[in-house]
Amino acid sequence: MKRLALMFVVVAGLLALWCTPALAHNSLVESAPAKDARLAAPPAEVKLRFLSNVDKSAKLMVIDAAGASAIGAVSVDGKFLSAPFTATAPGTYTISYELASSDGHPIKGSFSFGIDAPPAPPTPSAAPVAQAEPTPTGLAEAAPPTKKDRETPWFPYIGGAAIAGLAVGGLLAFIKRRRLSR
Ligand SMILES: [Cu+2]
Repeated sequence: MKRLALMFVVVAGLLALWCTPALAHNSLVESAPAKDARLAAPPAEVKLRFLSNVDKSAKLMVIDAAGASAIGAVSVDGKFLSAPFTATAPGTYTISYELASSDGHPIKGSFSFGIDAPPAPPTPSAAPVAQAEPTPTGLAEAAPPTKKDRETPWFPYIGGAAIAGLAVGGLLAFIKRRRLSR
């Protein structure tokens, strides 16, 4: 009985650890250029910052409207995934990323930004972007989580329910044992 109780505790503990910050489910925090940004000139690089360290196998793709790559060699540095931006033409560019989390759930997403044709006259829609408050790292707000990102966090609920169930079960077993020993 005691061994069974110990097993309950171990299983509950493992479930609690699953997909919690201890085993990070990685996600995109911020990017430069930001999602839907309108730039007056090509950026020097594309840089994404993630919640936790990026695996060396992470993939980063930046393509123009025709599907041609617009970046040089991709580099991984801690929580950053970046590459020099090599294109110069105005237009819409799409950034895609794919990487593994340390909790085993792959994450991926994509978003676009645009480079305006020079000379770019200030437009009403460009003004709020220019006024955006700079974040500590100098990068702009992250793109909202992708559909996949929002779908994944059901593990903590399963874990929580399992712990609650095991706790009740353990308590009942304890009470039953006490009654029997009386
Ligand atoms: Cu996860």
